Amino acid sequence: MIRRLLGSARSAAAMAAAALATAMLAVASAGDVLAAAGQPVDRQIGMQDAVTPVAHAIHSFHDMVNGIIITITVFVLILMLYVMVRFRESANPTPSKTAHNTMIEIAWTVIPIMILVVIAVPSFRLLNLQYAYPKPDLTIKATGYQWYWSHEYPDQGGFSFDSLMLQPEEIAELKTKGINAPRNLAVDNEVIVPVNKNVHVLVTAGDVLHNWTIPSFGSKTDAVPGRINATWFRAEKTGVYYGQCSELCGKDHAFMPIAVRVVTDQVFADWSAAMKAKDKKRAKQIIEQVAIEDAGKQVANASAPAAR
Ligand SMILES: [Cu+2]
Repeated sequence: MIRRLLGSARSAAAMAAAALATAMLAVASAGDVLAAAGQPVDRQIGMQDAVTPVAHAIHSFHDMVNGIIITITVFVLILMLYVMVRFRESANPTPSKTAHNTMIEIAWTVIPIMILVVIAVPSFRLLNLQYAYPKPDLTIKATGYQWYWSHEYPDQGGFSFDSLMLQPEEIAELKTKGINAPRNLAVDNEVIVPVNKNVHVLVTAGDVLHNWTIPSFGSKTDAVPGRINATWFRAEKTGVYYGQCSELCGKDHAFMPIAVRVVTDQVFADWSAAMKAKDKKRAKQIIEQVAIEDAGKQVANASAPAAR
């Protein structure tokens, strides 16, 4: 009887392990399919893909701290279960009167200090990287307004443009051209930057507080009227990366997204030349062409089997 019970418990455990493995595989393959996503995706559980040195550092710091948190939680859980069973009243009728144990008290003071030091070192290193501001190849000034962003390129002749969220009919129109434009994230005029170049973003606001954010870049900076904050990124992959205003700024706070398209040096040179010449039509054509190519690549990635 006991043997049969043990047997069924063992097979239940094996089934649970198999189910867990399947779930983990499904998550891993979804991650493969959605690689290069600069936007949230259905059933996403992790963070958006990291494409800058700062974002990579944020992800590895997050993973490390998460590991420490899980280890401590499991350790405390096991300790509590052990104490509850081992020292229950029926098994331990005369309780111990011990009030002090020097060794244990030193251990539970010193070990947490050491854990905090282990967390502090990479934490300060990451903070330093975020504020390192390596020599810029390009500077952009982003100004938040109720409720859109304006972007200026001071070292490219000073041209500027507003970025407004696309409406459903504009998204539908782009779709007919073969361009992917996610709802509530796509904008009419994307910020264009070259790949593998240091970009400084000077961030300010014209009315109330806003916040310029691109999760895939690890960039998040408050936009404060009358003051200039800064962030920097060096995007390692071409593609389009989305973010949203991240400081409550009024009724359309949810509808002032930021879209940054990372392109090759050649495309950036062509685009900025067209913008400098005030030829907005040509500039738009150049970017639409890139967007169509990017959409094609995404489709190819999504339909390809997750083989490595
Ligand atoms: Cu805002």
